[in-house]
Amino acid sequence: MDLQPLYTAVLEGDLNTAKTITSQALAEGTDPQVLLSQYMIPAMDEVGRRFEANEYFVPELLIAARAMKGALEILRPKLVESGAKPVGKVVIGTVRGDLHDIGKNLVAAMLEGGGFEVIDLGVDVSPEKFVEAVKDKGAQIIAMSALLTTTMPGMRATVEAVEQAGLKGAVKVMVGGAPVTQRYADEIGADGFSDNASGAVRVARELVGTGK
Ligand code: B1M
Repeated sequence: MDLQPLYTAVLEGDLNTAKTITSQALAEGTDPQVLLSQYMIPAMDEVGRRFEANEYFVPELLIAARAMKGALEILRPKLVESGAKPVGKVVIGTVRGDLHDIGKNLVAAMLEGGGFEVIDLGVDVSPEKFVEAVKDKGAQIIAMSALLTTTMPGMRATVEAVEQAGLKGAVKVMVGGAPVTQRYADEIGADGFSDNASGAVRVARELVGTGK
């Protein structure tokens, strides 16, 4: 089946078409990773490019995001169906001041698919909230996402809050999101970094010592 209309539907924020094509493609046996990496994520990248070029504005960003999320909801059960035994517990969230959650949701779904129990704290998560959740839930990993250069300092603040709570070593911290780099992760003392969702699963497995 021709999947190019999926790219166009996400780019143009056409929720119904995005959902219909996703359902049809899955019914025909298309690999969900193909839908994601070859059509949906490139469409969001183009949305970002148009926004930067002043061709798209916040309303277009919002409707594209709605179409992406609608299609992702349909993909999600396929991404999480792994049958693997739980390998660890992860507390995940988008950092303080940041409302972008598509990448974070994708990482959460892939971690679940990779056998992790995932506690999703949502968006705009303060350092204190991350630390509280680790204590309450006994998680081994904090996974933070940031999409804005202005919210990245929330990652450093969370690493510091973990240290202040005496949890350094007991809980590992991993970071990611479009503006985040390995260099930034090293600079703030994070234990792991990935620039994509499947890499995040590999890193999380390394952090809990279950290998690649
Ligand atoms: Co915003 N936005 N946005 N936005 N937005 C960006 C991020 C931007 C790059 C657009 C641009 O200018 N090109 C720009 C940031 C510039 C900067 O700081 N460098 C930007 C801006 C400026 C803003 C506002 C300030 C706009 C305004 O109001 N003037 C505002 C801020 C609001 C806030 O958060 N306080 C804003 C708002 C929004 C919407 C709400 C409208 C909407 C988000 C809706 C939602 O998420 N529910 C939105 C969107 C959709 C985008 C773009 C277009 C797409 C983001 C996305 O979903 N990508 C984005 C441009 C872009 O990134 N191309 C943009 C798809 C997603 C699958 O990728 O999230 O990168 P991503 O996740 C990837 C990896 O990064 C990685 O894995 C994922 C899969 O591969 N990853 C991890 C993510 N987290 C990880 C964690 C890990 C490991 C890997 O370990 C823990």
